[in-house]
Amino acid sequence: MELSRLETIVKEKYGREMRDLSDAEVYYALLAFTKDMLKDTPDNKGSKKLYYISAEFLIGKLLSNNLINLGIYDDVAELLAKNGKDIAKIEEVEPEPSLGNGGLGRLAACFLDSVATLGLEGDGIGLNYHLGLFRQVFEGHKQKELPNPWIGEESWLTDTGLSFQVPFRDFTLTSRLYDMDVSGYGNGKNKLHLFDVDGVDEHIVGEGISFDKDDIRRNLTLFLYPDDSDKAGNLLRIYQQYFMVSCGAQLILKECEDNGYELRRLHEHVAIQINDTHPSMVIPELIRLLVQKNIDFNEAVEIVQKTCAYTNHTILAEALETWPLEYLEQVAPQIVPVIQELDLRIKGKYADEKVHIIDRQNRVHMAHMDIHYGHSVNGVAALHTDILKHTELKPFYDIYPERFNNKTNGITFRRWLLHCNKELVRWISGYVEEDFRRDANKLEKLMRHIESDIALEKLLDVKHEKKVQLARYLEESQGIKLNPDSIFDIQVKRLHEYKRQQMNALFVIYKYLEIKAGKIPSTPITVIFGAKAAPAYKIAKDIIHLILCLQELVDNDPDVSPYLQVVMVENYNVTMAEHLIPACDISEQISLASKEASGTGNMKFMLNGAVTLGTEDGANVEIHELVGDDSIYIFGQSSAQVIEHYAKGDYRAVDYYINDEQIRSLINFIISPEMMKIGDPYHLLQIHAELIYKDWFMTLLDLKEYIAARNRAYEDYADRKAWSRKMLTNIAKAGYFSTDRTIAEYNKDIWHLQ
Ligand code: GLS
Repeated sequence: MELSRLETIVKEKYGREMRDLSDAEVYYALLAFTKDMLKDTPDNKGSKKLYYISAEFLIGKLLSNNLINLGIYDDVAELLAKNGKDIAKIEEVEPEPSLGNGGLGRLAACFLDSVATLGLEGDGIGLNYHLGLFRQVFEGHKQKELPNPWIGEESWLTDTGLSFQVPFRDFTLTSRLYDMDVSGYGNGKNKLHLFDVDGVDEHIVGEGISFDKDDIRRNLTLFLYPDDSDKAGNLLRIYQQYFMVSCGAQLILKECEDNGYELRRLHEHVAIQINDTHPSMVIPELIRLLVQKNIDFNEAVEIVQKTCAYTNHTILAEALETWPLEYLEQVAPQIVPVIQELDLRIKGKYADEKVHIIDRQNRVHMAHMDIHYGHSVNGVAALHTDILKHTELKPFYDIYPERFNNKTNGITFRRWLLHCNKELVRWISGYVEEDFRRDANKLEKLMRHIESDIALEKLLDVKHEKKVQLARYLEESQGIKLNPDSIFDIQVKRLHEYKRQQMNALFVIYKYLEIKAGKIPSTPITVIFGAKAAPAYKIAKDIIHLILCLQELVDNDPDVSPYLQVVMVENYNVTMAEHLIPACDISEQISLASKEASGTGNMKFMLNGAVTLGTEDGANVEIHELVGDDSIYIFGQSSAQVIEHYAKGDYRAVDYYINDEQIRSLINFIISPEMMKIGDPYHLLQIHAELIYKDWFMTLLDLKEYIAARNRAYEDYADRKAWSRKMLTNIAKAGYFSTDRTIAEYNKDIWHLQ
C-alpha cells in the first residue's frame, strides 16, 4: 500500500535504510510523505465556501493529527516500530508553531479540523508569524520571553506563488501566500492560508522579543500580538490586521471570479466568519474592493452584510477593540471614508450613542461595525450569549434580536482523545461500538457500565498509566519529578486575573500552612500550573512569580513536600496540554462567573476523565447540566450576582482582608520572611497590595467557598470507586462538546454550505 512510498522517500532522501536514520531524519521523511499523501487527498468542494478569518490558529504539531485523519497512523507506527523507531519520539522532533495565544486560537484550529471532517468546503485565513507569540522560559522565578521560530527549510507550509498588493498610506507591500493542507478525518481536505511578506527579517529582533516597531516592512509578520502599550505598537497591530484582511478579501474575490461567479452574488457562494474583532476591517475593505469593481456602494454594503458573520469571544473591555480613527487614517486611509459612511448611516437612524461605530473621542468600535454590517452575531456558550443579549450588547440585541445566536464551543476529538489518549480510546473500545470515533454522542453508551467494577477499575488503571507517562515526560523534558500516586490537580490556560490563578495560589498557601500545622492530607496532592502571561501584563507576571516562589518553598520544605507539590511547567503549549490533560484528576475552571466566555480546556479535561472544580461560568454551566451535581464540584457566586457587584461597585477586597482572619493570614503569607527570602520583594509586595486594594476580579469573594469545595473533592477522591464513576460520567457526557456538533450548528444557522 501507500507505505511503500515512505520507504521510497527514505531511500531517495537519505540513501539509507530507515533503521539507520536519526529520529529527526525519520521525521523529515514522514513530513514529506504526509504532505504527498495530502496532495493526493481530494479537496472538499461545494457551491458555497466558508472563509474563517482569524488572527490566531493555534494548530499544534501536525504530524500525528494528519496521520490519524488520513487513517494511516497505526500502519505508520507499526512500520516505524519494525525499524526500531518509536513514533512518540519522532513526534517530538516537530517544532510547535505558536500561532495563537489561547482558547480562541485553539478553537479556530479545532474548527478547521471539523469543517474538513464534515466534508464542507472551508478555508482558514491568517498570518504567517515567523516567531509566533513567544517561547516562555523561567529565570529567577520570573517569566522571560524568547522568540519561537518554527519555520525550517522543510515545514508544513507550501509556497503557493500567489501574491497581492496591499496599499498602505506610505507604501505598498506585496504579500506572499503560504498554504497548509487541513485534512478531514476520513474525508477530503481544505486549506489554511497564511499570508506573509518577503522582507520580514528575524535579525531585527534584539534582547528577548524586542524589535523596532516602526520598521513595518521588516517586522510585519514577526510576532503575534506585538506589544501594543505605545502608539507604534497600536499602529503595528493595525498594519497586521489590515494586511490580513486585505489579502483575505482579495483572495476571496479572486477565487469567486476564477469560479466564474458574479461578484453581485458573492453571498450565495461565500460565507465569511469574523473571529473576534481582529479581522473586522474585512467589512470596509470588501466594500471598497467591490466598489472598485464597479458595484454601487449601497449594493456593496448589502452584499458584504449578507456574507459576513461575527463571533464574539469575550466581554472583557480590553479585548473589545476600538481604534482611534486617526490611526486608521495613518495606516490605511482608503478605508476611512467607508467606515465614516457606515457610521453616518447608523447615526442617522439611532440616537443612542452606545450603538454608534465612531464615538465622540473618534474611536472606531470594531464590534459595532461587525454587528451592524454583518448578518449574525454569536456568543460561544449559552451563558455568554445570554450576557451579550441582556447586558453587554443589549442595545444591539434590542435592534436586531434575530441576528443573535449561540454556538457553544467544542473541541476536536481527533486531537483531544484519539491522539492524546490512546489508552483511554482502547478502554472505550471495550465498551461501546467503534462508531464513537465518528459520532461522539455514542460515548453516552458508556453510562451502561457505570456499575461495572471491572470497567471502573480499568478506567482507574488508564488514568494511573497516563499519570506515570506524564511524570516520565516532565522528568525528561523539564527535569521535574512527580508522584503518580498523588492527586493531579491542574490549572492550565492563559494567565489572567479573571481566570484567578491567584486564588489557586492562595489555596496552595492554605494547604501548606495546614500541613505545617500537622494536618496531613489523606492522599498527597500535586498542583500543576501552566500559563503564559502577556509580556506587558505586570500583574499576570507577578502571579507567575508568586507561583514559582511557592514551588520552591514547598520543594525545599521536608515537612510538606511528601504531601504537597507545586509545579509550574515552562512554556505551556498545545503539546504540553496533550500530555497534561489525560493525566489530570481535578480540572480547575475557577474564573470569576460571567468572565470566561466559554472555555474549551474544561471540555478537554472532561473528555479525558477529569472532574471539574469550577464556578458557574461559561461552558462549565453546560458541563454541570450534562454530568449532574454528583460529577462536578461547583462553588462561588453566580454571574448574575457578580454582574450586580460590578453595577453597584460594592465589592471591596479590603473588607474581606480586614474582617476575615483566615483570608488575611493567607494573603500576608505572600510577604512572609520565608517567601521574601525566595522571591523578589518588590513583586511579592505588588501582588500582595493588588489583592487587598484592587482585586478587580474578586478573588476574595469566592475564596472560602473554593477552599471548602476543593477540600471536599480531595476527600471524595479517596473513595476510588465513587470517584471513577464521576470520571466515567464525564467521559460519557462529553460528546456534546465535539466541534463536529458546533460546526454543524454554524453551518445550519449561519453559513448554509452544502
Ligand atoms: C476566548 C475566551 O476567553 C474563552 O473563554 C473562549 O473559550 C475562547 C474561544 O471562544 O475565546 N476569548 C478570547 O479573547 N480568548 C479566548 O480564549
